[in-house]
Amino acid sequence: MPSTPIHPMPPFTKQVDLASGIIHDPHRVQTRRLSDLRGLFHAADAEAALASDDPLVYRVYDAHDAPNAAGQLLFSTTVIEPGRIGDEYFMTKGHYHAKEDRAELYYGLQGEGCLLMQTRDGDVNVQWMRSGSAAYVPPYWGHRTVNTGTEPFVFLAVFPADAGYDYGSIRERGFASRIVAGEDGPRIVPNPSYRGG
Ligand code: M6P
Ligand code: ZN
Repeated sequence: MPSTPIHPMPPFTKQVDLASGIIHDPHRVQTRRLSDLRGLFHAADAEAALASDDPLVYRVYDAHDAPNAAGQLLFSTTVIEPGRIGDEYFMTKGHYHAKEDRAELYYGLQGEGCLLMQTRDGDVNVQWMRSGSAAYVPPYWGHRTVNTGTEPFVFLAVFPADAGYDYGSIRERGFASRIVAGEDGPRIVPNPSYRGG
């Protein structure tokens, strides 16, 4: 009889509400308000927005907790509210994976937006997403999602349990590009405060 070398987590099923993105009986729900996202948006615009209220920007529903072991998967839904700070659309913090050779798959459920990706060498790639879009984040690409629509942008993400998060690189250097509202819709523009690498 072959043995089962991976952690003995039993099979399970979670119900994902396609419209709202809510995962029933989640392991964890993370709420990101503007005050949790200091440094993400242009400072003066963010301060002005914070002076009036502290809007919800996005929530992440983590389906389950898996052992941090190669071979296991995690999955979550993210619900980004519609909105802007100045001309910049509401977006996630963004991260590289701590184990940088780990990939990820995003699947659009509701609304519209994009997956903004970059390598440490300065390559930028934008994948536009809507309901039914399956967008692939290859190993080594930093990734952030942006709601460019007028409804909540909802998507499912599946990724290796041992991928981990490197938020520090993004916090310190930013993304090379920003997604901003133009007269004819979203535009990809250089980020003047990007610090490279
Ligand atoms: C997706 C996945 C999660 C991530 C979430 C929000 O659901 O990539 O792992 O936590 O988006 O992104 P961030 O962690 O960058 O705020
Ligand atoms: Zn990721």
